[in-house]
Amino acid sequence: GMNHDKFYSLDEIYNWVNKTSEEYPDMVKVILIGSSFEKRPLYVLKLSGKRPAVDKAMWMDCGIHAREWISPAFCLWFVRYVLMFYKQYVDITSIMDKMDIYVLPVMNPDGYVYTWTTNRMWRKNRSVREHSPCVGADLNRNFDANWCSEGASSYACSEIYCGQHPESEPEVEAVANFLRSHKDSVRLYLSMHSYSQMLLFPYSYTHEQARNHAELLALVQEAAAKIRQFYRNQYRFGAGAKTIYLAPGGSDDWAYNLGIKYSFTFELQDRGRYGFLLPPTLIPNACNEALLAVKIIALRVLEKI
Ligand code: 0X9
Ligand code: ZN
Repeated sequence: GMNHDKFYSLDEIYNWVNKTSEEYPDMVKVILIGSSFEKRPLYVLKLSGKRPAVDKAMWMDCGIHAREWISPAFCLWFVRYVLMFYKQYVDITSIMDKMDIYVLPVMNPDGYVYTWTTNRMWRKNRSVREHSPCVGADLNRNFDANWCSEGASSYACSEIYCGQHPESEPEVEAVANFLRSHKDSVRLYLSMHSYSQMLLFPYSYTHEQARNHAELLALVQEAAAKIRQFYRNQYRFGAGAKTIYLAPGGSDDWAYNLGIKYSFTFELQDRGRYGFLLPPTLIPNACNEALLAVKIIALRVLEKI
């Protein structure tokens, strides 16, 4: 079986994707949605329950930022949970009986590899441009949502470099194209990051409130309360701009404006003790509490749509 008390290299993750689709051929399809700047494949797992086709889905991406290793670990944890406990636990069964789940385990594979080989604290992707000494754009500043305004940088050497234009980065273009072509079915968008323990929703590019702000707030409030109740751990929650900082060009705001009215960014463990260098022994706890939040939000969204 799979050892979840360690972080997986990109090769191990790709092997796991393969093995998982072979082990569960009736529930898992692997979709190649594009490739990274350095031409690594971007694989999405499509998880479907054993029932007639449905017209609803949720999306989850992990690993937008290279150094946030708990994020891809969560995507793997989540997929494994879905596949192991479908038809066993009512929560995941009722989710999977009503919607498909798309999971992109590593949106920034080039950056992820770079954090394993060269610089553990790398954040951006690994794109290079002519006449620029600096490598990489921040994929979470490259979406077409008030692109490159306050909270992003047009300076290529910045950690929050927005890229040359919206969707200039192939990883962002691939995700945006996929979501555009599935926007009628995808009702819930989730993007997993770390660290700081927050449950965020639009907007991050403006201090204005989203149209269904109250509804989104109620969802993350309930999810945070559940985490506190069951894991004695504290998550802050709210609109991104007010809760963390103003940051344009993010995937959550873009997905929201595309029409996915339930759009969230999770910041997983911890709150700074280890930061990005979360010890592997904390993977199960970090993933279990996030899983609880994902399940409650998905179930509540299903009641609404
Ligand atoms: O700044 C970010 O991209 C995210 N925080 S992180 O420390 N993981 O880099 C927060 C993203 C919140 N959403 C948007 N800015 N749209
Ligand atoms: Zn991040």
